Amino acid sequence: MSERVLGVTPPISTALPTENEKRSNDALFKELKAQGTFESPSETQKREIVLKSLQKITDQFVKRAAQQKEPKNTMLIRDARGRVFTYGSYRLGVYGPGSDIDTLVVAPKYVTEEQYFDIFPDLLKEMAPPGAITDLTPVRDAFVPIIKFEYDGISIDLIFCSIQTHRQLPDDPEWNLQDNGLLRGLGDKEVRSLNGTRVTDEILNLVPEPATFRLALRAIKLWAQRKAIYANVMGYPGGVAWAMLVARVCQLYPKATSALIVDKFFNIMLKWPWPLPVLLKDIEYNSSVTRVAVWNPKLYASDRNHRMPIITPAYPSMCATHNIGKSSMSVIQQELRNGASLTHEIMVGRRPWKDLFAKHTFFTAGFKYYLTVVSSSRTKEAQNIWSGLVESKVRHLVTKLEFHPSIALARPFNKGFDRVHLCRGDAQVDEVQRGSLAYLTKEADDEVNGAVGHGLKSEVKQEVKTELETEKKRENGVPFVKAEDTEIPGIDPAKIEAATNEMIKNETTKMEDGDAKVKLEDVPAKETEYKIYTTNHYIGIQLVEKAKSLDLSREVNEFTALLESNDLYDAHVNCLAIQHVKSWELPDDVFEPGEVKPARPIKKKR
Ligand code: 3AT
Ligand code: MN
Ligand code: MN
Repeated sequence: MSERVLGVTPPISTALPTENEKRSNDALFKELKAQGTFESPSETQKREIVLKSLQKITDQFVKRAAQQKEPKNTMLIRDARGRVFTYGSYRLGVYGPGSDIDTLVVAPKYVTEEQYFDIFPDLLKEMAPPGAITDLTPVRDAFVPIIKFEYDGISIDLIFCSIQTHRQLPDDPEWNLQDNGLLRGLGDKEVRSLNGTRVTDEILNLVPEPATFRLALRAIKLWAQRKAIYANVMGYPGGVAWAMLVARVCQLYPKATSALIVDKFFNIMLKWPWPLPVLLKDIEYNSSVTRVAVWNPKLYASDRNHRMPIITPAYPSMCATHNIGKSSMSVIQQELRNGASLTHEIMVGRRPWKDLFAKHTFFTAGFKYYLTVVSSSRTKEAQNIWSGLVESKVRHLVTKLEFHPSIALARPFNKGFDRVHLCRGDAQVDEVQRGSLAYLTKEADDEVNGAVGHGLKSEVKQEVKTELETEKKRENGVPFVKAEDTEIPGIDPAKIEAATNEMIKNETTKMEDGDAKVKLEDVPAKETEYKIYTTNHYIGIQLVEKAKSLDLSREVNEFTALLESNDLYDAHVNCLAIQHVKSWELPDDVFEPGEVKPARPIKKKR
């Protein structure tokens, strides 16, 4: 039997599984079930029904668009159809009970994005069962324009692309988006929309045994989440990057069980000679269907700065991990080391798989000092946008901290904590904006979800993030010319210093003016109640051994200046503060039941 060889090198081993490995694999499957990573068959069936319905609605949408375009062309209208594709965890087959369905609507060339936003939302409400569609939120101006909604309680992310090479889409269920030619005539935005599906499809095509890959990826995703090293925006690998790493290991051990893949994953990734990129196939440089830049460290200085490059397989290939910095890389390496020694013991039956999925100790035993970035706003909607912007920049603060001579490691936690506060009067508002938790309100609990990352609200937030991600990517994507030209373009410290001083001066005068007004004009008889929405991001700080003092004012000022100079910042609504927190001062809600807050050390008497 001839075997398809997948990957840029031959496999390491094509050995069949041993009895022990099979037993270990059964145990892994049982543990992943016990951990609740699978949903019930009836829930999965519901997803399929929803997708069928979306396909019907999509066909109808394209017909209406055709009618608008050429009302008399009965042939065009008769054969008009669209196609629904999926990407993300649903397409990969690693979704859990709370996962959304990431969905792409593909339409023929004459259908416009404007029609998508004008027609699709109404059609959804018209054609879906009454009451099935809730929380409908079209986001037109996002980096990737998107319509978000819940269909029968399932979150749907719906994006759109019309294909310039087709006046009619083929009526062939096997038709897919693999052909590079489909990108012809598309701009950056459309290429990004198509590539979600093209990348996931390619990953699945490039693994020898999809079912083995899926189970192993479920294990790695759960492990990475439990260790708080899963989040693209915070400088860790995201879902697509973890998927590509697991896929690469599957290529190297084409006959292995998922359990052995997990074991090999830790060993191989621990020893990987970064910055050698992880590739699932050779990068295509010759295609000329788009002008979108392909990852190329020989050509682009910015691409040479990637510490752990993991490259997407579909043309135009990109680095999925350009966000990983010095500290997050060392945290990932440490977790890989721990994982490698654990799986070694698990594979020989000395320990259970459960131990691999133990929760991180970021707050319980991770650090003595933390910095917290507090973003706040006066309304929930404003806070969604503002905290999304702040979150997308936290890793820039982390980079600055990494340069500080007294700091050995700056580790950002992978999620933010959302809170609502009820304040009486401006003094309390001020305290909360600076990080006080004295006026927390339970009443508004359903308005926030603790750690960011669930619900429609944070999804909309993500769109803002995404936008900023590529802004950054674009400014980095300057082709390099000479060897001495390799400096990262961008921040001139002197300019930032000047800008900060200017800002502080302005802020101070503004504040003085404002205060004076309030005092003179309308001192309220009873102090007004304000709701303040905050999001905290925590950064664990490890000092170097002989650290003397820790003056972070420069780093903090630069970071604040960076954010407050953004167009989205509104001084009347938004606020940003950065606070030191000792481990024993951490708020209760960062701990789960059963976790113990670190105790305050007893002062030694001299
Ligand atoms: P879930 O099971 O849904 O939690 P997932 O991997 O499907 O896991 P998402 O639905 O958040 O995760 O994302 C699906 C894909 O959408 C992954 C990526 O190609 C794209 N994507 C999502 N968020 C971002 C982002 N902030 N920046 C760039 N791409 C993103
Ligand atoms: Mn998803
Ligand atoms: Mn999604």
